[in-house]
Amino acid sequence: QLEVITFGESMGLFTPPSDKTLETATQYFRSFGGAESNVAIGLARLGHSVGWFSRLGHDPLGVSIKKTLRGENIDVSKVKLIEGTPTGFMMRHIKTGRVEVFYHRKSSAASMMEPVDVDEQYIKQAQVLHITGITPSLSSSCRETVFHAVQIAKQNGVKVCFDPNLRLKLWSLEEARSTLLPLMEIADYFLPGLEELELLFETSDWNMIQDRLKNLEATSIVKGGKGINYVVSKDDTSEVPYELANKVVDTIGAGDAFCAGFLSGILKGLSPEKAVERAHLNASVVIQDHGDWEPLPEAEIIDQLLSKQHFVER
Ligand code: KDG
Repeated sequence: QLEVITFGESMGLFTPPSDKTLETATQYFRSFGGAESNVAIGLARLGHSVGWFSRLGHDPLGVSIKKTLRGENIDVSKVKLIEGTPTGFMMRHIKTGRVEVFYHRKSSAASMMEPVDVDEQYIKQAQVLHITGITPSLSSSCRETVFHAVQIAKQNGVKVCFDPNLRLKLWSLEEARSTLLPLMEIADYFLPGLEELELLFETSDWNMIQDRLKNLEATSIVKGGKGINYVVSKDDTSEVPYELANKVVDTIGAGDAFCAGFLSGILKGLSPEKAVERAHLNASVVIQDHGDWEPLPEAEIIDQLLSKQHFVER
């Protein structure tokens, strides 16, 4: 029995040393990334049972991603290692103060996922299916796979958590809208950022945005930035304030950490507002260090932060 199942593409991640760019570096650090596997790691570290599946190439990157996720206590029994199609990868650096990502994921193993990769029995036994808007952007078969998995979840009372994760390097805003808005309609938990909503709804009027969210079945958790997150349900919007971090090293992966913290709170039976506090703390730990998932905290760190306990160093 797994509490959460998620799936999507995980890729190798190559970054140069911090004083170099991808052009000037001659050696790269190698890790991996993937929004859904980041969420899976986050949940597993918080003590939850999680399954992640995908297609990976049967190559060193694919094998290492699978092994690392297994080492993080994630069920990878449904992962397929495919001969002859590569594991995708991305390269990332900071150039003139801006993060730039270069994807090498066209025709990757994961982009060839198909509805047959979704095991109905596997999804059925979970409490939550977590999906992101990255997967349907990868190919039409990935898009079908997402809708197929969501349909199985809906038919079996499995809650659907949906992070739109808008990636305009992967598809146009029009294409994204035509897929992400229908997914938003069927989700139980919808976790967009405010900027994503402004793009998806073509308005920056917060009242109009809230009206659209209030018409949804979902409880929407809006990452507002600037010290406030919002929980929008059918008849109410609540504001959940937070303290802005005074140390920010790397914000990539923050949304995934937020999502893991939120789902963890919900699985523990907390209200959405209380779950958002955990979500924020989880994200705040991740942004203070390098790596998309490496700094994700264990449950005891979040409990210490929540109870404002003093950390005994030695
Ligand atoms: O949310 C972080 C992810 O964006 C990163 O790990 C890589 O999944 C990724 C993507 O497709 O950009």
